Amino acid sequence: MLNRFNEFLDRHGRILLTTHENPDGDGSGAMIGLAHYLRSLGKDVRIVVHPHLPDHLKFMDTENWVEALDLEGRHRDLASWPDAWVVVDASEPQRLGPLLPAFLATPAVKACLDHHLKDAPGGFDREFTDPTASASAELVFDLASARMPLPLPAPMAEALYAGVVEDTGNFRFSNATAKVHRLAARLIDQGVAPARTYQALYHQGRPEKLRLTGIALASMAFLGDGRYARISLAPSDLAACGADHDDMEGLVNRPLEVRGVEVSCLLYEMPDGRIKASLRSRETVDVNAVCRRFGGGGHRLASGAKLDGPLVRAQNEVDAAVLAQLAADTALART
Ligand SMILES: [Mn+2]
Repeated sequence: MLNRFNEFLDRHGRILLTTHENPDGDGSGAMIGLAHYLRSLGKDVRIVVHPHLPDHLKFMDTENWVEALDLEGRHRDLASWPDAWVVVDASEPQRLGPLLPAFLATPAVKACLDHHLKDAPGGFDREFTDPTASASAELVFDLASARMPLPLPAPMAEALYAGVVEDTGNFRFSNATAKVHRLAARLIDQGVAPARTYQALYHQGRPEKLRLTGIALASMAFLGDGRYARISLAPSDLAACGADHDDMEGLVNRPLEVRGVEVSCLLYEMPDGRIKASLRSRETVDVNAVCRRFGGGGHRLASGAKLDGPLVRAQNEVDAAVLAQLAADTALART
C-alpha cells in the first residue's frame, strides 16, 4: 500500500494536505510529518485545516505551515491550487466539513491516507488505507523512514510521535502493538522526549477545560446495569464555563475509568442543533456497528456519528442501539 502511495506522490508536484474538521493529534501529526517528507522530496506542499490547529497541538507546527481555512480570503481559490489533494486520517470526504465544497470542486486527483475501517471506499480517486495501523502517523513514519536519511528532522519525529501517542491513548489502547512500541523506540532514538511530548499534549490545558470536565462528569448517566455510561453536553454548558469545542477532547474516555463500564458515550449538541455522538468501548462491544446504524463509523472500539436533535431524542436512539449491541456482543463473547 505504501509503495503505491509513494508512486502516487511521485507523480504530483503541488500537494494539498487536509484532515477531518476539528483536527486531532494524529491527523495533525501525520499531516505535518508528511509535509516534512514531501518537502524533502522537493514538493510544493500546503496544509489547510478547519477551523484551526488547536492550541495544544501548535507545538507540532514549528514551521508555521498549518493554515486555518479562510474561504473569504486566501482560500477562495483553494480548489485550483493543488494537483493532488490528500485527505489524511479521515475515511470519507464528508468529514472535511466546510472544506468539502472545495474538495468536490477541485480538478486535483483526490486521495485518502487513512487507518479507519470502511466498508466501501467512496469519494476518492485513490485510496491508501491500512486499518491495521494504530495511527495515520504510523503510516507516515513507515513511508518516510524507508526513504529519508535518518535521523528524521526533529520537528517531524516529534509530530509523528505525538500522533501515535494520541491515537494509542499514550500506548494504553489495544492498538498499542509491539510494532507501535518499536516505532516509538526508533523515534526516541532520534531525539523524541516522551515526557516533553506528554507535557505538551496533556499538561498545557486551560482551567475552562477542567471546569467543563466537571460539568460533563456531573451529567454522567449509567445504564444497562452500569455497563454503559453516557455524558451529554450542550453549547450552554460550554458557555457556562467559557469552554470551546476543543475543550471536549478526550472527555469521552473518562467514563471507562469506572469499573464495569463497557461502553462510554459523549453526546454533544452542535450549534446547528444536530447531535454528535462519540463512543468508546473497553473491549467486547463493537461501537463501530452502533455508529454505522446512524450513518457514522470509525473503529470497533472508537467511533462516532451525527444524529438529528433534539438531544433527548438522540439520547434515546443511541441508548437503545448501545444496549442492543451490548446484549448481542456479550452473548457472542460467552459462546
Ligand atoms: Mn487517526
